[in-house]
Amino acid sequence: MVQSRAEFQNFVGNAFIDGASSYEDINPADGSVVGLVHEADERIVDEAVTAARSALNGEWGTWSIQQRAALMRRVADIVEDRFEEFVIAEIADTGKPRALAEPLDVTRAMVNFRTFADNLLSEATPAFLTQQGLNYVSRAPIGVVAVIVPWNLPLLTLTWKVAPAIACGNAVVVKPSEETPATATLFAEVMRDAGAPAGVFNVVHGFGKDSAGQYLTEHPGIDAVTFTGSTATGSHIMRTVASRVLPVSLELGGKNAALVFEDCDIERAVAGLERSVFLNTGQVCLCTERVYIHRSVFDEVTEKLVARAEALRLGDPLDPVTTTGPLISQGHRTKVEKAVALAVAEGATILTGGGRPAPIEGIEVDRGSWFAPTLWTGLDNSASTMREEIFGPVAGLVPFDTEEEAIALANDTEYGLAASVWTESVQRAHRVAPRMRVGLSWVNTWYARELRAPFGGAGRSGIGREGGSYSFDFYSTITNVSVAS
Ligand code: NAD
Ligand code: 6OD
Repeated sequence: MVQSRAEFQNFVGNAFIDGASSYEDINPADGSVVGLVHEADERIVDEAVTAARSALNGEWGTWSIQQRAALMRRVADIVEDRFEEFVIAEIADTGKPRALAEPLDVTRAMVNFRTFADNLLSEATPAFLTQQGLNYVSRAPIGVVAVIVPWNLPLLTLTWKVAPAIACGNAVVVKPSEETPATATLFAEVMRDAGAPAGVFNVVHGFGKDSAGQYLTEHPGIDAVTFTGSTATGSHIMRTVASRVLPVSLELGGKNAALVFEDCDIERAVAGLERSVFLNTGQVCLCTERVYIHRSVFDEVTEKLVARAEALRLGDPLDPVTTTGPLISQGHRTKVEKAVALAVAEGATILTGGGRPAPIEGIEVDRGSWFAPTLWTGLDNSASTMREEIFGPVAGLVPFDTEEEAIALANDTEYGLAASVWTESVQRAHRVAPRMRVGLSWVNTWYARELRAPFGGAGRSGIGREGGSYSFDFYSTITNVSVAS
C-alpha cells in the first residue's frame, strides 16, 4: 500500500535503487506530500538501458510466445489481487475520483495485459505461396524500447504500451511523468513478482529536460521510443532521435470537436458531452474542447449541458460519489486559469465556472488544484483558445447552420485526434464520421475503446497507430522472408 511519504525508487534489473537526487510527489487534491521520488541521473538511466539489453541477450530472448503470454496473464492477475492498492496510489498522485480510477485506469491495466496476451497467441502473419516459392512475414523484437508516459492516465498509458512491447519480446525502460510516480513503481513489483526476468521491465523516475526523459531519449542504446504526451514534447523527442532514425510512436494532444446535429437524441448527446468535456477534469487527450451545435437546438443543448456541469460532484476523490477531482497540479491550474482569462479577453461569455470552485465540503480548495467545470460561448475558430489545447474542464460552444459548415469547423484545426458526431440519422452518421480528419471518430458515443483497433492521431496529434496488430507492427522488426521453390 502506498503510505503517506512513500519512497518511489527507480527499478533496474529487478532491483529498486535510490536516485541521485529526490523531489516531493504532491497530492493535487489537498497539496499534501504523497512521497519522495528518486530522480534518475545519466548513470542510472544508462544502467537501466544496459539491464534491458542484457535481458534481450539473455534468457528473455529465448522465451516462446506461450511463455510471454503466460507472464502477461500473471501480471494481470497480480494487478487484480492488488487492485485497491493501485486505485489508492493512482488517486493519491492524480486526485482523480475513485469512480474513474477503478473502472478506467486500474481495470485497463489488467485488460491491456490480458488483451495483448490473447492477441499474441491468436495473431497470424501473412504468407504468400506462389510458383516462385513461399514468402512470409517474420517478426522479431525491436530491442530496447523507451516508454515515456504522461500524468493524466498514468497506469493506463504505461500498460497500453508495455503490454504489447513485452508481448513482442522487447525489454523496456519506462519514464513515468514526474507528477505520477506511484503506480509505475508498484507495477515494477508486479512485473518482478510475476516472474519477468531481470531487465525486461525498468523504471527511471524524473523530469524531461536535463533529467531522466532527456537522458533516456538521448541514450545510444535505445532502439525505439513510444511516447504519450504533449505535441511540443513529442516534436522535441522526434528531433532528439532523428539522427539515429529511431522508430517513434507519438500519441499527442488534441483540440477535439463534437458535432451536435438537430436530429440527435438530445438527452443522449448531452450526457455524452458531459463525459467528453469533463471526464478526468478534462484531462484526457480525447476530451472535447470545441462543441458545434446546430442553431435550432443550440439553446436547449447549452442549457442542459450547463445544468449537467453544475451538477458534477467535486469532492474527496476517495468518496465513491465524487465525479470530478482537481487538476494535476497548481502549475497546470495556472495554465488553465490563464487560458480561460484569455478566452474572456478574446470575447467569450462564461456560462458556468470560469475559475476556482465554490467551497467544497471537506476540501481546502486553495491547497489543492481545483478548477470549476467551465463552458463558454461567443468565440469562433479564429480565437486562439478555440485552437490550442487547454487540457482542463473547459469547452467553447458554437452554433452552426449546415452539415458542410459543421464538418469544415470541426476539421479547421492542426490537431486531428478525435471527434464525436451526435445524430440519429444513419445516413448522416456514415456521411459525416469518415470525413472527420482524425484518428478516432465516434458516433453517438465517446471514448469507446476496442483494443484491437488502431488508436492514434492525425496532424499535430501524433504519428503511428497502436492497438492490436498495429502495436505489434510498431514493437517488432518485420522481416519479409522469401524461400525459393
Ligand atoms: P508532457 O509532454 O509534458 O510530458 C509527457 C512525458 O514526457 C512526461 O513523462 C515528461 O516527463 C516527459 N518529457 C517532458 N519533456 C521531455 C523531454 N525533453 N525529453 C523526454 N521526455 C520528456 O505531457 P503531460 O503534460 O504529461 O501530458 C499531457 C499531454 O499529453 C496533453 O497534451 C495530452 O493531450 C497528451 N496526451 C495524449 C494522449 C494520446 O493518446 N494522444 C494521451 C494522454 C495524454
Ligand atoms: O485508451 C487508451 O488506450 C489510451 N491510450 C488513452 C489515452 C488517452 C489520452 O489521454
